[in-house]
Amino acid sequence: MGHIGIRDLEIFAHHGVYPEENEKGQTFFVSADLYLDTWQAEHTDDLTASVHYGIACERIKRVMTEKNYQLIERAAGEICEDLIQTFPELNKVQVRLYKPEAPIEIPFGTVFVEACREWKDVYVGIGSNMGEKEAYIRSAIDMLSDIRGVQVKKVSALIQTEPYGYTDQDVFLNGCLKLRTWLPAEVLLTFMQEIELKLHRERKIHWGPRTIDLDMLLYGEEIIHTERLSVPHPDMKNRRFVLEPLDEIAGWAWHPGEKKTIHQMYEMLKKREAEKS
Ligand code: A4P
Ligand code: MG
Repeated sequence: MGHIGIRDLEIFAHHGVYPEENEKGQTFFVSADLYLDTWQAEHTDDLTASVHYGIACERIKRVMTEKNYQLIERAAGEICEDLIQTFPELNKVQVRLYKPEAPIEIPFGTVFVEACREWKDVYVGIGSNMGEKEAYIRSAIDMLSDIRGVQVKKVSALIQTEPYGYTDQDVFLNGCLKLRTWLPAEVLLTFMQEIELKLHRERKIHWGPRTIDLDMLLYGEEIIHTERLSVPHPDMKNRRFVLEPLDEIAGWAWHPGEKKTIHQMYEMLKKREAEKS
């Protein structure tokens, strides 16, 4: 991976919590680190293979001056998101926003905030066993791809599966998606739950019938345990309806808890199933 650095871009803007800061304005400095694969540019000497740092600076200036934010955190986040959305070559963006004239009574050098956005590969299991199952699944995929910061990169074949867990219900249609996103895992989960609600998902029976179910299976190679989220999805190693479509689109993806590839996990599940029958 290569890296383009911009240091101390000087911009006069009007961000701040106090009204006089919004009226009078002050000088800010922005430093940005743009991470990308520079191999092509290094070997072709062609600007189109890289990111034009002049255009990146213009975009930073535009974000800093077209709106007034109260918080420099907000402005720094907006710069990151503008850059990572504008330049498809970027894998990661880090921005530091300095406010050396901040209203602080005690003598100081400067204050700054840092924001970061990074594309991650995320795998999502999708299922439906009520109504127009395929239509629900296709709508959910469209709604995911409409979210700023989410790209749907792959969609597995949809397979019909017998209900797992609570078995007194209709058969499921299941598949898996590969997403690329710079949203944090919990923010992505919130969007997924909003989509479930919009598609008339009701939470009545645990593991029960649903118009749509979106489960986060893998978020990069991270292990996450919070009140709302467990990733990798805790029960995926026992679920053929997850591993079969996931193996199709991501056989070499790494499960950081099992320390195995998805393909290895799927082979082991098939072996266990064969031993049982
Ligand atoms: N949550 C924690 N971790 C995650 C994660 N990685 N992804 C929390 C998504 N949500 C996660 O989920 C309950 C809570 O889990 C959420 O509030 C979220 O904060 P839910 O969707 O409200 O309830 P649920 O789906 O009934 O429960 P659960 O445990 O998510 O069930 P699963 O794992 O989704 O299984 N059989 C077949 N053949 N095909 C299926 O698709 N699906 C299920 C549901 C059962 N049997 C099935 C299938
Ligand atoms: Mg679920």
